Amino acid sequence: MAQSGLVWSRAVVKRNYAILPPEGMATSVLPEWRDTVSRVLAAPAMGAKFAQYVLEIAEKGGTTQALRADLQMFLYVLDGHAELELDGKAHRLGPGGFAYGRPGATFTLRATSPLSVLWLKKAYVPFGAETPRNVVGDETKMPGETYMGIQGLVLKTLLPAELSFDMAMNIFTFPPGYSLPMIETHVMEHGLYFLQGQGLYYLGDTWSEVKAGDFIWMGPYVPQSFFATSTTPSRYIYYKDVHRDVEL
Ligand code: UGY
Ligand code: MN
Repeated sequence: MAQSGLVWSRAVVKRNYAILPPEGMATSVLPEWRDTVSRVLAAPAMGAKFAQYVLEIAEKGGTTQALRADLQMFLYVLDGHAELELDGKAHRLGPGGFAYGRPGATFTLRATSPLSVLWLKKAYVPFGAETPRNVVGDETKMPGETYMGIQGLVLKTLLPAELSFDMAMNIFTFPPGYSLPMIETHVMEHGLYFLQGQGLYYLGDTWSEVKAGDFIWMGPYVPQSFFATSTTPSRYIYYKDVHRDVEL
């Protein structure tokens, strides 16, 4: 690569939030993944209580692994096609396909074309005797629901709203010029991947420009909001910890 002298970046890493644009995301090797270039988006080293990755998997590459008994996972296909075997059940995933693996699940993912996926792992916080079940779906077939009565602002909730689940994975679609109706402050964390479009994200006390391919980590209580500025709809997928009391 040619030398460019002084460089500049939109990356921001603060105590309780971060914005990571794709061009600065260094690659890692994850030993359990074959023919895969991984980028670690969120990790405890940053302050997050979960791990999130974007994985570029060559055709025929992938993984076979058993999650640790206390770890759950979520996969979302950004691009390409794959075969998934989750606890012995076979599925095919295309763009917008997703899979949630229960704590301790065994899975094989095999790319049947060049494949790009988001992957998230989180320690499961139990409540009661019931544990969550595996979920496989396709968000392109889910209509979503109007958010807070704002016609046109659509939220898709990919995981069941059941107490056995301690996490949510949601997709927001904002038409051009739409925004979140408030500056939120909440105890829950987010790991947000920008799928499409661009806009201004409010984090802490600053509006920053964000666009497709960016990752945002929001720690507990970081003030947050979004305003969509592109001429096409803006979409992002985000993780949220839910359904559990504060740990004391
Ligand atoms: O569910 C949420 O907390 C969501 N409204 N937050 C966000 O999009 N930053
Ligand atoms: Mn929020």
